[in-house]
Amino acid sequence: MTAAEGMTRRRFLRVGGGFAGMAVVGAGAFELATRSYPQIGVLLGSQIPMPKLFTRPLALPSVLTPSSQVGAVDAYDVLVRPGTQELVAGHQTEIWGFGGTFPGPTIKARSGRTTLVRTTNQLPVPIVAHLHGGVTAAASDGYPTDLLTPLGVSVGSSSMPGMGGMKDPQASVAAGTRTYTYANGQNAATLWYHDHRMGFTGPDIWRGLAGFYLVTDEVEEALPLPTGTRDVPLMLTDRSFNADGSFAYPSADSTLMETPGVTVSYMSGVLGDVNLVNGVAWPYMEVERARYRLRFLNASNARRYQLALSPQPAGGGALVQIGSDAGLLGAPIAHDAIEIAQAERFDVVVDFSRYRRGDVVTLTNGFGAGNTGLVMQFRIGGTAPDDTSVPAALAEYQTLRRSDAVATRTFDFADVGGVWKVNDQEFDPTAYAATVQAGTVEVWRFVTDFHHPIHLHAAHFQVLTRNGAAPGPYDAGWKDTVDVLPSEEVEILVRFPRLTGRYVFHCHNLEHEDMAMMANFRIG
Ligand SMILES: [Cu+2]
Repeated sequence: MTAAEGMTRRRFLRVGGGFAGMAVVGAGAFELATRSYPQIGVLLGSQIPMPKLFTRPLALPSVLTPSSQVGAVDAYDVLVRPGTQELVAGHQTEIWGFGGTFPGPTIKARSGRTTLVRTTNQLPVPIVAHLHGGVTAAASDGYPTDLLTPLGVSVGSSSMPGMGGMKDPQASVAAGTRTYTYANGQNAATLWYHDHRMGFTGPDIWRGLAGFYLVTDEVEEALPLPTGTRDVPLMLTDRSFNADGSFAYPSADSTLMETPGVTVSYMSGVLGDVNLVNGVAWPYMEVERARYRLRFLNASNARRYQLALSPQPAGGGALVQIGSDAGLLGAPIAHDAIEIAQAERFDVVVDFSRYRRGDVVTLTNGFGAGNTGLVMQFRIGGTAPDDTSVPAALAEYQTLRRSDAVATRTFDFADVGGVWKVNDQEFDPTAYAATVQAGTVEVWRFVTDFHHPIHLHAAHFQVLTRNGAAPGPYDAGWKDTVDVLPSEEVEILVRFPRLTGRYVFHCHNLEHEDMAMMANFRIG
């Protein structure tokens, strides 16, 4: 397909409309996603009364303890199982969790040391664990058909229940337990792990299958950044609830075993009407008048956030970004607001001493409406000792150039005939959209119809251009996910790691991903 044909089709889609591009802006109101209102998805209303806001404290995920540490290897054991949590006050919700909790326990890793995660599946469905942002050997990357079946269920053929009828002769299916190996040959960064099962990632993550994975290194440790209780991971998700407090989600197949994806009216994405932070609806956090490192992760299926503090401190620039998806920036960037798409991470430092004791500061979402426009609250306490700072130089940062690239490829992410496709193809595990050489740099150009946050496994990249112009204010640093807005053309410079094998890249709107907007690339 030529670029001109692509443009014609996109124009047709935008004129022709259809459910795929609808965005909810309030009860019963729909409009097309646009640059000024780049939310795509359909709001799923809860059947429970909305809880009172900011009445429960923020919870922090537990930090996982290694089961052994031998030489340069840290080994962990994780049981993936159902659990019960009070996500919304007064309601018990069954979740599916790594470690039986939502979020799952935080894994702390160190650059250069190997992490082994021996994972046992006690859920009623298969899972796939993927370390998002990890530079991981293919066998441990969580390829969508590399199922880990429930404990006690025998392994059958390569086309098995639980992956939506997808046939993949290369699938590596494990029964009950699988050990994932993460080499951590990468810089300090806020990564996360989550389910990646073929066709069912959306409902699986919605039920809770996600957690933080924090990599540290000597560079980060030498910086005077906030640590300990002032280094706070914040997993942002939106969810909806049935009247009995259970999760509501419009799966096409409620068994989550045969038919992937959601009912057709939610194909553009599922938006919940309850904002959770670390699994608590609209929490508050008491902070001292000191600097805090806040690691924002948007783990929502379809919701985007334009995060800001309200009120802003005098002088603005409250959110000082120090890191992006895959590591620390070369130099900090002060933002009044941060736009964060699904799967992206923004590592920021906020100096709460810019507020007065007793101030109440709300973290807002400028892309929400009503309650979904509110995320959490910070209650400013007393002055406290604080010897941290944000240095003008953070980590060594090598800017890639177009001249570094050995190839340029174009990938068109679009709804074609009611199916989310990449270059007009539905996901096929046996087909390759690209074969690249380890250690090389390429320009990948993404073209969209509607809003699609695009994620590459294994490879990190830098944003080169947006619509032929300079990258946007939220594009800095090494990234693994790029937020491509409706009808945009974004070029990235990808550096492929010295690994070989089959990896995927895909839209991280989970409903788009489950409904085929994914493709393979091969390194080697
Ligand atoms: Cu998409």
